[in-house]
Amino acid sequence: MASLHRVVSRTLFAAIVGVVALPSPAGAKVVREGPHLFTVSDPTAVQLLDYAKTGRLSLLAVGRLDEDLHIQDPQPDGTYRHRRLAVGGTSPHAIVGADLNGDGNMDVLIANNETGDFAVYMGKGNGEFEKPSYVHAYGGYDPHGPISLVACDMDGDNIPDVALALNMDSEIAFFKGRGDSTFEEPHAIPTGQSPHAVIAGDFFGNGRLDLAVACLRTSSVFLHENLGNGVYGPPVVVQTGGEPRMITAADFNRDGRLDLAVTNVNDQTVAVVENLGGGKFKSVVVGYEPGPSTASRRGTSTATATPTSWRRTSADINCFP
Ligand SMILES: [Ca+2]
Ligand SMILES: [Ca+2]
Ligand SMILES: [Ca+2]
Repeated sequence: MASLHRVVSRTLFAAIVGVVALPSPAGAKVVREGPHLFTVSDPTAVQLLDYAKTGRLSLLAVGRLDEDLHIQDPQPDGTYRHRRLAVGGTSPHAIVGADLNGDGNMDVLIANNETGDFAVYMGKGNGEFEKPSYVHAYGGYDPHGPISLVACDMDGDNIPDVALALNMDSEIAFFKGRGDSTFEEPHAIPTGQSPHAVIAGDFFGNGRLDLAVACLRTSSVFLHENLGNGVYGPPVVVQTGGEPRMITAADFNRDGRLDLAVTNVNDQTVAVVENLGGGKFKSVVVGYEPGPSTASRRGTSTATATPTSWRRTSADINCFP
């Protein structure tokens, strides 16, 4: 497990640097003119997407108390252009990209926690978007609490679907995609209390995209096996630590099985969930390394690896097709 811990630390640290130090097209220097700071009110999510098809990643960010989607677009001269788009909802908490209608242009979805919906921005492929539309959880404005979402084809028809974590309902709402900007009426996948983050990946080795959900009030990750046709089985529950908020997945130990890492914000720890195969998982809490020592060892950045920065890093990755 020691080697697994080192690999996880290295992976998360690299992702932190990727967000803080924006990429340079020339490749000679990671950061040319500083960190390109901009202000988001109570930031809740960041995402790196090449939504404009420039071959370079833009940084998209939203904040709980902010009314705008903030976008940093890379320019040919290595600088970044900041712009804003109105979110149109309240308390945005998550951003994902997917090509919902198969036109080759990336579309962007944002979960709005207090308005109980997610916004759909259909991409034009030139850096512009159509006017957003809004998809409500269960068709109403009740505070179901959308807080995290994943957009990819989960039922096998090659059309992206959406799984939306509802932290007030202890449910995942599954929206079958129609291949345009709309979805069929959702059905509920019961999960643990107060789900805070959901990702998709083949965690059960079935060739389908299962769901892993970090559930805040159960101190656990709930893993739901994809049984096909948008149906998910009862969860396998893995204890992780106090208040798991964000989750990411990769095959950390290179055994061919997709593992998980979860931030336990209340404990200020990271739990590594090793996938043992056959629907069995083992969780080990690895703690976090204080920022200055981590940064100085790598010799590449003065960024500090606080529990908050771990949380933001984990928010970057939502889908593992
Ligand atoms: Ca599209
Ligand atoms: Ca589908
Ligand atoms: Ca593995």
